[in-house]
Amino acid sequence: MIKIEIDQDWKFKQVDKQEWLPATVPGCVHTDLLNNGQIEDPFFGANENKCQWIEYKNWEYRTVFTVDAYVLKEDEIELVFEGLDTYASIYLNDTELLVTYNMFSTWRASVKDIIKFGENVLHIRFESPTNKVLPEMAKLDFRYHALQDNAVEASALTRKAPYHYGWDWGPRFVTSGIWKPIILEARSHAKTDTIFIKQETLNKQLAQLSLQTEFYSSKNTSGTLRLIHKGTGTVLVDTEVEIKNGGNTTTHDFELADPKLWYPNGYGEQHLYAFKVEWIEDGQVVHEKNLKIGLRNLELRREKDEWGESFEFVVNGVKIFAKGANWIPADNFLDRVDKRRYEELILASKKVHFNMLRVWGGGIYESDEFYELCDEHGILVWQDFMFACSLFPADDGFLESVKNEVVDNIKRLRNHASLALWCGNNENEWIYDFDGDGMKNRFGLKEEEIKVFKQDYEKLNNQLLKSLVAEHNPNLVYWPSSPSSDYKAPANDDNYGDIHHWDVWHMGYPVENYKKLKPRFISEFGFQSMPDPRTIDRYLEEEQRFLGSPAMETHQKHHRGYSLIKTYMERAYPYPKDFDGFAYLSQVQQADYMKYAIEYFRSLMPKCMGILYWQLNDCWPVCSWASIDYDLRWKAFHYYAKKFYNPVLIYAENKTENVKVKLISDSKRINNGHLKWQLLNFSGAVLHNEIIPVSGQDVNTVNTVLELPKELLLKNRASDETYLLFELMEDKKVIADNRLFFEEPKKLKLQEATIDATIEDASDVVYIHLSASAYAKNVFLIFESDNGFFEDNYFDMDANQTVTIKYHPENMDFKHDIKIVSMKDMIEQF
Ligand code: BMA
Repeated sequence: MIKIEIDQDWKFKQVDKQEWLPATVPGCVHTDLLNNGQIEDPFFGANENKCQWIEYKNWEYRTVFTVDAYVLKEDEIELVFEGLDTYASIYLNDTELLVTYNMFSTWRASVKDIIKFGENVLHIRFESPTNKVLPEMAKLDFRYHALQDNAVEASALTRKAPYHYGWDWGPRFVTSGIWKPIILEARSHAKTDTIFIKQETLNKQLAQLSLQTEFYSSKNTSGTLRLIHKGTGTVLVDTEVEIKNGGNTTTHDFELADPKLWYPNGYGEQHLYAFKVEWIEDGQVVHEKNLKIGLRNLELRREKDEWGESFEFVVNGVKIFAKGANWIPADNFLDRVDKRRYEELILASKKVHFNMLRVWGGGIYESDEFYELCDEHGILVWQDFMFACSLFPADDGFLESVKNEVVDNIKRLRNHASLALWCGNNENEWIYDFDGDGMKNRFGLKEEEIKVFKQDYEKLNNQLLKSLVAEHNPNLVYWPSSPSSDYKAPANDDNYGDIHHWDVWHMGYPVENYKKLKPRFISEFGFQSMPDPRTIDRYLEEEQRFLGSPAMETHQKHHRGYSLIKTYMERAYPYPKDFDGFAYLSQVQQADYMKYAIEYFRSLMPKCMGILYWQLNDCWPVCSWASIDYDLRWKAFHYYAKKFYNPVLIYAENKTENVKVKLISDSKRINNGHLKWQLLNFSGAVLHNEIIPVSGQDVNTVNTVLELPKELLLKNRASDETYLLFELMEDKKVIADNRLFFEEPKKLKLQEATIDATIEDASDVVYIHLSASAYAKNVFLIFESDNGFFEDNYFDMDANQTVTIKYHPENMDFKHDIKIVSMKDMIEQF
């Protein structure tokens, strides 16, 4: 098959203007305008506001491409549009090919009769996604609420990434454009449209699999279908196939002896079988596809128990405690998300012991590269369908469009070992509360409206989406919504399914509220913080470096965002000394609160078997719930994740009478460990030191190992400068550690600590040896002139102890201009 990407010589213009400007395809109108100097950087300052006109214009893209005789002689010639955003009319040599209306679908057009030798003109006209639906909306009897859409709620009727319309962490940039490649395909033979390697049964001895192939041909033909295991060269399927004119589906069983299994991160290897599928006609391989397949038994186990019903992922018979976060699109302008960006975010997830990401329903079905990386690194994917915080219609046209989108994406993604679950939507069941009074009370809807919305919800989610998963990906579970109890209880129930918790943060409730929960699986909860100071500086002019400046306001999308950060901060933290102090403390606060919640949720195992915090990443530089900011800098929160998601966790709880210490293990068994606990003060005195043996702790268990009476610990000692340090050692190595303070940070008598640093260059890394004259809280390091990566940061230092941090410089010959601060330097105590 001949495949030619049409990505050259594109030009674009506003439909009602004259001048054509160079365009990048794939891309979008916003980045094209930016590259041509037509708009200022939309992410800088308050420029977002200046870019809102773009969504109300129509745009056109045009290229001239040359076709040679060898292409024209083929029987079938098609143009394949892998992604058009969104309302596009496509013309080839002035003949209309297609009118498209779904960003998530692949569109194809046969062009055999239109395409010609030499120059061909491809012209795509995009209608304003907002103007397109406004007249339709005006005709409706109902208002489709789209809670996060910050303008006219056109998003509910448009199959386009919901977050483009604004979110409480994202700007509003309603893009248009060719966001995925356009391919010219030519062939005179059948083609394998989709290939699914379905796992029928799998055990240690044998994998029974089937190769399911959908062919398309424009004539009756025959050929050989061959499946080759590339690692060994073994031919697993080699069979003659008769193909009829039109669509064909074939299934061929095959087996693999002694299969190597795929495991999530932390539970074993991520073995992937590299397969090649060949289609051979007249002795020639005319079409081939390469696939990497991981073999695993994956189950969402839901069994009745003393609380309700379990909710746990089981892979190859092993119960997995799901640890991870929610994933949002990695940029507002999707053409900027390249493999490196995906890789950095997924490696950063793996480094801090994630085994799951939730591709949240307000973004996109991610690119193949994303899922390939998840396969490689053992990150299971909880995959939402792209519906979030909104009501949706369910007329025939809408459902047909959704059906095409969903079938395209299920077929594209179902081969991935990482894909763990399909979920109907984000929060629609919970927010709209169809069976309760939510609709009436919160949205003031009338009975007949509620009836229609409920019916529509049923049609879209519990009929259409559910049946499409059953038909096209029967090995995976369809979960109705996040959160949901699968109708065994109202959504967001502690005893069934998954929950989201937002009373802490949105409602301003104290963090202690987390401890009122006993979820089975918590798939959203979070706390905002500022990005890294260097990331902030990228979107600010110096004179806008204050809360309340237009730039700072633009880069906070939650209407009470800064005020909530400040309110919580006043409760427990000292006053920040300035803007940088505020940014720093906001990160420490976020990290502390998330640590508090996550350690507690882990202690609820086995009732609770999963934690996905909100949110891993950002789509632009902003104050948000993310643990990694837009410039891929780790916040304190992400550094903390390395410890609170460590397979073994020392969980110390400060109770009224005592300090209760539990050891929590998920994927790791502790055979022969020793728990060292010390009572220290800020000046470095060791007030108590003890080591106790801990051994034989099984996986997925929580054991109380110490109960230390506070009366003894704090007798004649100041609670504001004394703390506990716990270290778990195995084979002389510290495999987990934690600290417990008796007072909130604002009450601590932090001392001025002098931190000495020696910097040692190694071949491609730098070691920083640090020692502090007194206890130093949340030590933060940066090199002023290098933008590399610290393996640890925002860490605590005990007095007179040496800590070594590994640093990966951006440039090896950088100036060693290290800047070291700790909490004491960032606050004002008065
Ligand atoms: C959750 C998400 C998003 C939102 C986040 C923070 O419910 O589903 O809608 O960004 O809350 O408010």
